[in-house]
Amino acid sequence: MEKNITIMGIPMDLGQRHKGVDLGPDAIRYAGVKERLEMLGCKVTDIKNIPIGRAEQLQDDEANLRNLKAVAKASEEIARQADQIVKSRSFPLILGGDHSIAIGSIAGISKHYKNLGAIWFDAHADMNIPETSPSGNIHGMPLAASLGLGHSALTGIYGYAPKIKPEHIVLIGQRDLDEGEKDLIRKLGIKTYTMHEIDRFGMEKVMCESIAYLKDKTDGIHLSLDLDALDPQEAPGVGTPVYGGLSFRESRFAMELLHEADTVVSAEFVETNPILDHRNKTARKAVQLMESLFGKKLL
Ligand code: HAR
Ligand code: MN
Ligand code: MN
Ligand code: MN
Repeated sequence: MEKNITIMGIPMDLGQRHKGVDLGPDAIRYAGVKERLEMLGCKVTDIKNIPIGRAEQLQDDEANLRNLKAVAKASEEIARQADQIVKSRSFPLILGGDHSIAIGSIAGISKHYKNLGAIWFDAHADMNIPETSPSGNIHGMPLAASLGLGHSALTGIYGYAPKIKPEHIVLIGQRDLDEGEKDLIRKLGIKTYTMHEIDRFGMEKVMCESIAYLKDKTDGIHLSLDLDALDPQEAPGVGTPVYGGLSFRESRFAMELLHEADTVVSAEFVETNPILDHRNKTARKAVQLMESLFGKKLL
């Protein structure tokens, strides 16, 4: 397969409180992302890291939204860059940074699709709004913001809302949902495969159902993969680890099935934090997942 891929790094750490997640894009580069995807025959351009502003002290925390202004400003720039990559007919491969970057990436990408789908691998649902968030951390809110829920400074990024419809989303791997998120998932009827369903039915059935669910009603799927979807024994380099997660093999199998389905049009791999990691193993796993997404065969 010959695919044009554009790597964009986003050294964002304003959506949460742990230092080091801003080093995620470089950790993934050191794990050899460009070289490995080139070995698969992909044409890979790395546009390097886009600058993320600093949090403005004091006046920047608004109503349970830590660093709101700085995150909103960065999101506009992320959207603009993601938009450009899609325009250039290249596949946006976005490296985080904390998960708040999805607000901007989805804003830039969804402009190009009538019905963008999203598959969200995550221990969490990232469906909080300021009223339900236990932390005020914006990395727990990007999916809600993309649905048009929450503060207008986040929902209105790139001049339109909502970016995505509830029936075009599939959540996979959840095991730490806040009460407000559970209510919202039920209210909106969002298709969700928590770890319980993965254990019960297996990843093959989960992925086949997810792909079938989105296939006809969407015109492209955005993959948003939070490395904390994996079990922390396999991917310890994340800020909010939750035990009982996906095995590496399970996650990789999911990527292999997504490759076969050939419907993913953009992807982000987020929350890799090399400061919390052991020997860069989380970034290396992220790269192996990307290899499978782009068609690496085991034989
Ligand atoms: N649900 C919690 C909150 O909103 C924790 C969010 C954890 N963060 C992430 N995102 N890594 O998936 O604060
Ligand atoms: Mn997340
Ligand atoms: Mn998470
Ligand atoms: Mn919790």
